[in-house]
Amino acid sequence: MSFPKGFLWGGAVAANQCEGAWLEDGKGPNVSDILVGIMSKEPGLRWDEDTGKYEMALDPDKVYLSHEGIDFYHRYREDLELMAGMGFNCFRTSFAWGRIFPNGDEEMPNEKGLAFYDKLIDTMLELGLEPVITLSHYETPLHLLTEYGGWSDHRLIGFWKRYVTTVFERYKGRVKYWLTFNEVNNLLKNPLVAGGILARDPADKEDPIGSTTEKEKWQGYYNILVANAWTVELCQKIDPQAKVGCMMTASSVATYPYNCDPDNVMGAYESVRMANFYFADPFCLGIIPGYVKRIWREQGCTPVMDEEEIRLIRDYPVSYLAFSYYRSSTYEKGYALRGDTGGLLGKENPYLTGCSPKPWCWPIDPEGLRYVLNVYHDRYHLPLFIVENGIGLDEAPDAEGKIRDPFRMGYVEAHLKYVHEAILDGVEVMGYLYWGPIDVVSAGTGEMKKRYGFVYVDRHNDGSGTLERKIKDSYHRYKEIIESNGEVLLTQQMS
Ligand code: BGP
Repeated sequence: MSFPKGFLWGGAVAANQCEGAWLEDGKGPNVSDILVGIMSKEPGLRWDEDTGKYEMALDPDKVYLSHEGIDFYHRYREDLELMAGMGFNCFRTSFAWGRIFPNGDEEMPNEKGLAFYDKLIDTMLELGLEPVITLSHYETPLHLLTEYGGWSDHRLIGFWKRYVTTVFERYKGRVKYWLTFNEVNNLLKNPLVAGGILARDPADKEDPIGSTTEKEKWQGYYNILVANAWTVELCQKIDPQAKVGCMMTASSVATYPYNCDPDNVMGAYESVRMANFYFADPFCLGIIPGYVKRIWREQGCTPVMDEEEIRLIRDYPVSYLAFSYYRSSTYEKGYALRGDTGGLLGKENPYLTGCSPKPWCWPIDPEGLRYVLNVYHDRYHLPLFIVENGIGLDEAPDAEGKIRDPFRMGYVEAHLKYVHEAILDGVEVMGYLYWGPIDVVSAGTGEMKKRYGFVYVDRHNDGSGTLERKIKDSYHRYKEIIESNGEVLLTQQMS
């Protein structure tokens, strides 16, 4: 009664939310750098009539906390030591593509960017942390968007291949687990950040996101499928011991019909397909599904495709499926589903009793994680890796300087118990990585106030703070769970 031997325990962050140093050592800006939170509809872009392109134009009245992040770029050793202190055997972060290829389309990489990741990977290995590296976590270089329109341009595939070839060769034998595009199945909802797509000929110059056409989105979708397949192919050639996985936001898989009205049952299923499987199917099964082709036919937005590339997609599926899970949703016809970084949100589920505190109010559904694991297992028969799960709370040290967060541990423990149930169901689960084991800048809202960490960072929404790190109570409990390979949870459950 414990978790499998070799289970990967740890946590996950992303370069754009923690590194800071946004233009240091030659790094070019990423798409996340021009937004205060990826849910923002106001990217720091201005249309230039002369060039007929967008250019970066940050809003001087906004605080872009991600530009300094938590200064992980300079404090990575201290932070990784804190992670190792919890017993982590694994740590997920991303490479900022723009640190290695500042504009994205250069012939040669930026040596200083690579030198940083050399130190980072070596430190992880020295501390016993297996690196899990996301190649693109909402981090498409801005130049690729303004100059090419991003992933809707086929040339991006070539730039991507150069980038992944560079890092596969450099980190051969040192990085075993790669992930391609973070939560890329948000592409239809968030083409700019999740899809890395910018309108070329915007109907409304002030609204580049809303102006992205269906054709651009689906062309971007197709090009990303090809790039993903190339990644698997290149990895097999350059470092056959390493594995490439895809990364999905899987909260949307747990979209339950609100009741047994067949319209709600079918509607829920269709919404899961169009929020999730439309990417996971080609990534894991190598096929472009019929329900996607139907949309192309009916909406006249079939992308330009190539037979060789279709074969590549078929022949190079991923080796494992990694995903984030935060919450579940319901589907009722006529009730519009909203979406944010936590997944979809429909009508309130009366059977769920908890949610995260205001203003975020993300419903809590630990059993949904068992459901997602089983659905994926039954559909793809691939190893599954939970690479994000966690809860954001507004916290500050109390009078004694302590940060007491039993609510967080309740959340983690409840989810882990259902992970274990899924393992008993026969699902192959590679590991569990808690999202944001150290406070980072929120992806969705760009704030510091929404804290996920087992480690507190003294930085605030207005940009003030000493950046000092402080251990929260949950740090000790997560450590206990890891040290016992989950046994402490399960024995307590039984007694
Ligand atoms: C996921 C992202 C992460 C992360 C998390 C929590 O969608 O992959 O980058 O931040 O959501 O979201 P938020 O930071 O908005 O609370």
